[in-house]
Amino acid sequence: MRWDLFCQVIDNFGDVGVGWRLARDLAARGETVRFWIDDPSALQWMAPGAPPAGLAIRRWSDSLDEPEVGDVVIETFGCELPQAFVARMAGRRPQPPLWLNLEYLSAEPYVERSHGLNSPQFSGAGQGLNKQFFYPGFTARTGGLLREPQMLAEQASFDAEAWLAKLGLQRRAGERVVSLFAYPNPRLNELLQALGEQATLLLVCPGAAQQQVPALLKASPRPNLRWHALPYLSQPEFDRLLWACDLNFVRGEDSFVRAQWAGKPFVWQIYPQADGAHGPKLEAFMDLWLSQAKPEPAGQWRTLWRAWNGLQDARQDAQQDARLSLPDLHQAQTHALAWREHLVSVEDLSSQLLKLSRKTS
Ligand code: TRH
Repeated sequence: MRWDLFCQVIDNFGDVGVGWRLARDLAARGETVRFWIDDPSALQWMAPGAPPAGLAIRRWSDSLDEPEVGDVVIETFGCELPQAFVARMAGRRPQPPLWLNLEYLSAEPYVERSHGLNSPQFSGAGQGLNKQFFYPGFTARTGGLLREPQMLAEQASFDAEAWLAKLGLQRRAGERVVSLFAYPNPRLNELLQALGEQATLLLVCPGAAQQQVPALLKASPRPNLRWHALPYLSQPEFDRLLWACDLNFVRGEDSFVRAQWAGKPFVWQIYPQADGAHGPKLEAFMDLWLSQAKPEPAGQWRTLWRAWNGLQDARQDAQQDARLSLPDLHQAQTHALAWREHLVSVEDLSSQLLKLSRKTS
């Protein structure tokens, strides 16, 4: 089938990260995909080289004069489609395309209620068309998560030490390796203190942290802690970074999901929203993710995640700020693998999209 994926880059890299990962997955499964994007600049490092067969990167503005409309049209994260393109969707014969809005990922209860809901268009260029909401998620009553068919097999044959050596790095005896992909965070110095409590190699992704870490370590040296500034990695190499580490600090949406597929302990810095909506979103995920965990470690992870996200921990009184402390990683490793097993039991997002597209064609 022919797919038109529309992606508008608001800020950071999640919009293009998720959109591109979906486009690549569909093309790898034999579909013909046009990826319409307004700012493709991040693809230079996220997806260097020629796009894979079946996948064409197109400038958003070119869609205004594009005569052909695909069988399936996906707007990612509610990015409003160009009206001219919507008009052609309405005029498409013999039948209009399947029109989907791929929503943001959340574990909140509204997702299961809203997944698959229709939004008939009663006016405007799309009059007569129907748009369907498609919600990714962590449970069977959602659209699932992006998971490339070969990913887990690739990870099973992955050699972490060889990958680190490619970066000129070598793990020292008894040293843990930790990755950090974060938004600016006032608790960073406390994290460095907690990490410095035992031999640690910290791999820092581009962003504010790469400026903050050297300054903080100059002000408060941590003899057990050494760090390395990473370049921007391609998406497959970013996966390998997560696979090579014992603990991953991730953010936003796509890296958050990749950390779960890595099957390693992780800490999620949620995308902060001005209205504070990110708080309940974080709590909803922790409720699901920790539902099978033992109470003690579960409490420790909640406290750490809330502290890293600057959210008050109800168990701590207002005065006493939660000092960042890292729970036992060995126990957390077992939990991470069990959680991944659960996620593998949920049909992946692209497979569900393909089924839906076949059903309506
Ligand atoms: O960049 P982000 O913070 O994106 C955010 C979130 O998506 C958020 O939900 C959205 O509202 C906001 O953008 C607008 O984090 P995220 O989602 O993890 O996206 C980062 C992408 O960059 C992901 O696909 C992984 C990729 N990446 C690489 O490929 N190489 C790298 O070196 C790094 C650091 C990231």
